[in-house]
Amino acid sequence: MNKKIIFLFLFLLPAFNYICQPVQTVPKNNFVAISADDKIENIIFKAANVVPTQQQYNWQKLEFIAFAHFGMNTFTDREWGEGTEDPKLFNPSRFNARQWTRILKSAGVKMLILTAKHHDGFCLWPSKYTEHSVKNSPWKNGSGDIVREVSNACREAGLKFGIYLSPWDRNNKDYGDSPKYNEYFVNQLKELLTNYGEITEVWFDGACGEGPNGKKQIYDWQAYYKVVRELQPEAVIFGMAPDIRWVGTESGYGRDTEWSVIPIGLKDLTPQMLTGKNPLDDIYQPKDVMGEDLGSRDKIKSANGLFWYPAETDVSIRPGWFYHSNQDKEVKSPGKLTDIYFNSAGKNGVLLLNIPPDKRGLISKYDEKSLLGMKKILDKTFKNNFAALAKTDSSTMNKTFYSSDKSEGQYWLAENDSASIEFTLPEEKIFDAAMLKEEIRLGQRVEKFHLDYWDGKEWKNFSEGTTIGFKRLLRFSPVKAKKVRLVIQQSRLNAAIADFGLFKMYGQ
Ligand code: FUL
Repeated sequence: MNKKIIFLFLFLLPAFNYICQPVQTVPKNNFVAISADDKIENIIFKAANVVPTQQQYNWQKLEFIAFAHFGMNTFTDREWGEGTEDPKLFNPSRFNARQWTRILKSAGVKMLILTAKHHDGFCLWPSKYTEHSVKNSPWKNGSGDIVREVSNACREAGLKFGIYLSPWDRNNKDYGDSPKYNEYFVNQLKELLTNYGEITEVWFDGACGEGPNGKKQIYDWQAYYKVVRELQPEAVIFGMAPDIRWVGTESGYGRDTEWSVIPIGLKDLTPQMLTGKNPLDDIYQPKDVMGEDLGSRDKIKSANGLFWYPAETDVSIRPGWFYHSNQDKEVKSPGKLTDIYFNSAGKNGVLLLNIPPDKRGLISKYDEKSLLGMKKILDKTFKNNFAALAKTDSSTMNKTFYSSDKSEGQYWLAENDSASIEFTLPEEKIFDAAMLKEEIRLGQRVEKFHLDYWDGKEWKNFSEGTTIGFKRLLRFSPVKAKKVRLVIQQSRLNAAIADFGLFKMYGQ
């Protein structure tokens, strides 16, 4: 029989006074070494206690962020430039970064990442290390700086700001001449990380084409990380770095089973290697993480180390990453964007949605309409959480309190690694969506769960899943019920559930 889950959730149970006590029983870190004599139970216990760094946690909480692919390709109608384009082609007629941030802010976006330099090497800021930049364009007679205007507009609107800087550079003549080009890249990074205020995410694409000299460029990732850590210690690095991983597809649909704790996959990893302020930086070898199963028991049992490596799910609102007027009619609909949100932010990932400004330097009306349409569906759907006022079978409550930040530190801690909790709603409701969250600052633990409703005679299953992580959203055929239960069938350690919700999808 399932044991009862223990409840700790302030907004559900405002009458309770929590006893503050630390629950940490093992040192918590965003990595752990596994030794050859660790038994499988030890490995699972270790996996369940790997947690995000503060930077990774802050990033995860953003949930929905935006990309702006804007640059030379916007004007040449291409996706990948050659690097030989004339800077004079870059000339937005009505560029206005405040228009971007106004739309993004009202769509619920929390950060904007700008393509400061794409593969063609054209720089949106007047870098002093190249002539291939806005300074040689007719825009503002060469005195403009897109990175400056966008970063200022973000700060003004209360959005975080991030930069995409492509290591692959088809313009630079030293590309392929590894040490020389690495120096150039580091210099550009330094410009971007010192002159534009706080940078929250640095996006490193792994693309690596052949240089003009036919040579292959060897990127010095460790040197790049060092610059970021020194100049922007609060930033996370995406992609070819140990902070944030690419989900593995550009469709916007993450995995049904999405583990944030996965093997580091290094040969001969010893605890002694994990030292210093950012220990993973020195040992991490960038690679694509695209497999279907990244962190199941089967995957972690033979690992020599595990780390917290959460997924970012990038997708474009249009077929291309850059703006092309012939794609105006192919902008994803509000319904499609909502589905993407459920399958990215709702599958333990952060949704990175690309909205490419047009030749005028503005977000087009087509993209704006879809974005705001999606926002309306999400707002109206999540406004009423039928479970928020539910009574729960909380007799076995363990009054444990974890975070110093009381507003978001409450959770229900299961007594065991299988458990169930019943919710009695104030009245019968019809719902077709559910939301679950784990308190990931304790680790990601749940491996299998299902949801049942009471039909007056017996429990009937209406939805199920494997991992939960930071957030899991589920959609199912409408259910009419007053009593619902969450059954945790398998967990790596006592589940710590930070939120639960039942909703009716707007417009369906
Ligand atoms: C890829 C690039 O090649 C695309 O052009 C785009 O920038 C995408 C987000 O990343 O690797």
